[in-house]
Amino acid sequence: MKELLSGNEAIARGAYEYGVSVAAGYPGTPSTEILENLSKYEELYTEWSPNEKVALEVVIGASFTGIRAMATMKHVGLNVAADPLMTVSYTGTEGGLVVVVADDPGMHSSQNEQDSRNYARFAKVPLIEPSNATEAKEFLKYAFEISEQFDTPVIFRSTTRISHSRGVVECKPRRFKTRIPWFKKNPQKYLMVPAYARKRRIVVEKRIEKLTEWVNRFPENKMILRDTDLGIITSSISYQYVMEVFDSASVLKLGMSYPFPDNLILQFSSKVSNLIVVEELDRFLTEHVHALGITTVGDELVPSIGELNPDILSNIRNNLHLSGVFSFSKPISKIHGENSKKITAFDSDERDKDVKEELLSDLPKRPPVLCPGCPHRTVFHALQRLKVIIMGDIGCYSLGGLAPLESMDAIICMGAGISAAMGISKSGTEQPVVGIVGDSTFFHSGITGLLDIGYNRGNLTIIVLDNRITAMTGHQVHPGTGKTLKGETTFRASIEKFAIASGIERIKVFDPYNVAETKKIIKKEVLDNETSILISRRPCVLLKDVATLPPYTVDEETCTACGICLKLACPAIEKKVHADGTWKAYINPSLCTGCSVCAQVCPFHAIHQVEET
Ligand SMILES: Cc1ncc(C[n+]2csc(CCOP(=O)(O)OP(=O)(O)O)c2C)c(N)n1
Repeated sequence: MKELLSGNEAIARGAYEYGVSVAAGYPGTPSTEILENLSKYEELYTEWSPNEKVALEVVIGASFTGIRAMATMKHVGLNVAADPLMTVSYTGTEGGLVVVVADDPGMHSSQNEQDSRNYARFAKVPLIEPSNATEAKEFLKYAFEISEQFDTPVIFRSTTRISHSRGVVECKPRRFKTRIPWFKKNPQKYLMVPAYARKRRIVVEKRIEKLTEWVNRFPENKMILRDTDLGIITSSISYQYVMEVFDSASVLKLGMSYPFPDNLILQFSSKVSNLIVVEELDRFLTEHVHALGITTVGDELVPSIGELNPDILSNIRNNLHLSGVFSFSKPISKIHGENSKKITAFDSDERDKDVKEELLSDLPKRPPVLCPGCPHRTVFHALQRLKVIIMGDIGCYSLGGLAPLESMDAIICMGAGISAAMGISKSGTEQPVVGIVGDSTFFHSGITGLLDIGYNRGNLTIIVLDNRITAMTGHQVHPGTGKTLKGETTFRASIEKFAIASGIERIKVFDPYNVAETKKIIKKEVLDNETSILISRRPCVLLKDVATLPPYTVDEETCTACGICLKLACPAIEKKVHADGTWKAYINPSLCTGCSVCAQVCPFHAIHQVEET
């Protein structure tokens, strides 16, 4: 059925037809109506999130379960969501993940003017640019397919004119077979600690290489060959103005403008005598065309501030004639020597080799581990046996994702431990979900995720590892410590009160040095069908005013070498190998802080505190 839809309505329709299951956004002109329209389809999960960062993290979590997901925002919103965007580029997705961003050239209703195309290059992800409402709907099909084919988020860029202009759109039924959401654990892909992120960095580069080749064949990157005296490279709404004003020139229209389709650009430029790039805002395409060694004409005539319109383009056309720069008989566009063949020769195999060599070096491996006496340890020990999805975050506790604790399935960016977990819970999977953040991370950007859970009724468990300090970066104070940078006493913000204010009433606080209690609370809350926030509270053992207790020791007679204490990954616990090859656990007294956790987990009661003399 044909309907007259605005660009935003068309994007919503496209998302529906092409299989989106979860969508989240934050309002802002010119993007707002996309989510408003999408929310009318009852079978989809849609939400207004507290901000764009949370929205993107929610859909990232959802896409990890294999379903299609989409975030919507205006251009300034992408600044807010930049942190997850930059890292989801590394993790990639499972189900298609599309980030719709609507720019506002001319600042009709914005505090600044930004060209979001730069984010595609910045994050090394593909960029799709429709030029009208019809394309706005149809291009979503490509966006989701490219996302899944190349395992990448895709930026889908609109502008005020596209979002708010109407066009005839053919609406069809939703033909997409809805998938069953299921999170498959794959820490090498989703757990972005440095060791894994370095490997994914190479994957990102290889992906962009593949896309750079593929984009030349993208069906919506089209050459429209007419008069070859003048060729115009363009995309987005500028394409419409070009077609109106330059009725006989040849046109290269880019529906996918990043990565740049180099071969197509070179091919097109060789077919025309003069080349001009017509683009709104930044010289995103122009600079790349120059980098290819291609000369263009009339760059100075295309304004880089505000919107283009047919009048500006008529002016450009007339100026090209009047200034004599533009002559239909004189070829100005030419390709310079070597540059024209290949612009960058990124040898990813070499880079790969370097990383492998680094990993295989002869030095004894000393993987990072939680400190002896770290209060975070028992929480991971408790989570180890539960069959749950654990969305982690960044802090000392990220180490809980590595062997032998291995109790974290994903790390994206600060705050995502909460909101990506919310996205998993909203995907519809039956797997229980836990989100983990530290106290500093909670105050940094966990609060907005918590608000989302309370407001949009998430069903999951959040654990805040409250060690009363920003430990990982070197013990900086934060709003929950009651101290300022200058050491003055100040108001101490309360995690519990934030939880209550966010609409989460089930709050449990426990001491992680009490292993039995920690295990009991975590197990019950994780498996219960209620949303709760658990606060594991004990100051970092390295804080100046935390006294260390007498160390623990192993009674070799009682130790059965079962290895359970070793699984705590405490650097103070070692294997003491005897001459006959047998071994017993051994606690290094100079490292032990006397936390007692190993003594509590030893099933044979072989670990005791050293008597103080
Ligand atoms: C946006 C951003 N800012 C800063 C950092 C650096 N950083 C990583 S984790 C972290 C805070 C960790 O503190 P907390 O959450 O309390 O965990 P802890 O290390 O104490 O276990 C900081 C500041 C970052 N990764 N991202």
